Amino acid sequence: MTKRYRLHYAPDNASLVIRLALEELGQAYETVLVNRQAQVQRSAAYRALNPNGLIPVLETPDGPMFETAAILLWLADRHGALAPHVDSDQRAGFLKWLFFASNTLHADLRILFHPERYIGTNLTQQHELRRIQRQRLHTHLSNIDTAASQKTTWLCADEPSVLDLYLACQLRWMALYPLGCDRSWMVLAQYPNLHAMCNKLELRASVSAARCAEGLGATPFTSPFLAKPPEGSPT
Ligand SMILES: N[C@@H](CCC(=O)N[C@@H](CS)C(=O)NCC(=O)O)C(=O)O
Repeated sequence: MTKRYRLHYAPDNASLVIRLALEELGQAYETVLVNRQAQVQRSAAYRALNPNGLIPVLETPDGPMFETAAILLWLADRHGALAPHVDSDQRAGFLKWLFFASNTLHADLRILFHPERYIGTNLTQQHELRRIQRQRLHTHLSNIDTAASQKTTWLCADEPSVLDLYLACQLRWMALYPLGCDRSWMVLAQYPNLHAMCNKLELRASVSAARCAEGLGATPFTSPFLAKPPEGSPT
């Protein structure tokens, strides 16, 4: 590895969150495209990095890391930015919502995207599960938006946190996927603090870099279009 970090990514996948964090931190990194159409994430070589066969993996001087939130927290702590310091009185609030974003919001999003993995092939049951997931996601976003009204340093503040980056990407994915399904429920303006956060993020150099690298279009969070990446494909 010639750079300190190597990001295994696919365009517009969860690796996008890590790219944004690396860009915000000004860290040099190499990228390795994971060919999703060839299902490279399930190969033995990739599973040696992440036995769960999921993107992203970030190779670090301390070894390969997987799980988006774990990588985000590790990067923020290692570089002393994008999150409240471990001694800060802001840390408790930040951690609870970061874990919520990972183990509930993102997990519920995965069920919306892949209901067959959770309930099998019956289309009526998949439809019902998706309906429930949309309701759950709306409740989660409303609660996060309310939390953001409390004006912390780490949620929708003037300077972004790793949590903001993670939430903005998840908002993007909810607006775009799954293809061919009802996505009219996802109206960003229903969550005014999150909406304002997305507007602010779109002005940042980190987002411009990610837009170019992954073909995300001009307004990747407030009015997203399907990615047209220079290489690779999102699914
Ligand atoms: N819990 C994982 C979820 C990552 C995830 O959902 N990755 C997706 C891409 S966005 C993936 O690798 N999908 C490939 C597959 O399911 O085979 C994390 O936070 O990193």
